Amino acid sequence: MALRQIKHYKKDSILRKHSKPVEKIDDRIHILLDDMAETMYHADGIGLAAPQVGVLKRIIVIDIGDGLIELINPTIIFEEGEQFEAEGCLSVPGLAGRVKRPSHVIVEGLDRHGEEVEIEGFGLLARALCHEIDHLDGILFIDKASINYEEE
Ligand code: GNR
Ligand code: NI
Repeated sequence: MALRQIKHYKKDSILRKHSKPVEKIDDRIHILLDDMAETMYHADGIGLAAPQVGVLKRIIVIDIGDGLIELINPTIIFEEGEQFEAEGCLSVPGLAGRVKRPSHVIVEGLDRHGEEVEIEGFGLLARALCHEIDHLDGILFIDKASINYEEE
């Protein structure tokens, strides 16, 4: 496993690009998943999307404290409710802002074996899923936050 460098939104326009679906889950994808998890834990994040480490593939990892979730080609297939809570981003260090998100989502995707999985998230997990999937379309929380303020 290896740490990968997290891109900064002002220094790297890759964060504004659309990521491509993964067509074949091979060893390189497994290495990328391992590296993304290691990089996320090392940075104390609760999620990470592949474009944040410079790879334009539709892959996300999340751990809100309940264990690692790995998702390839994730799509939101159900959402309901509303929440308006603070978010930060490892690619936008020093800023936080409140973002409106659904309070409940169901996301469909593939696990590392290519099996279809559904992840249901409420609260923070719903927020993290939406935040990471936005990264795959070049969207940052600061685009949606009504007020951005500096973290202490
Ligand atoms: O570490 C992170 N915290 C966080 C808090 C609230 C909502 C979303 C997040 S994701 C963020 C890590 C990150 O930048 N992922 O892309
Ligand atoms: Ni982020």
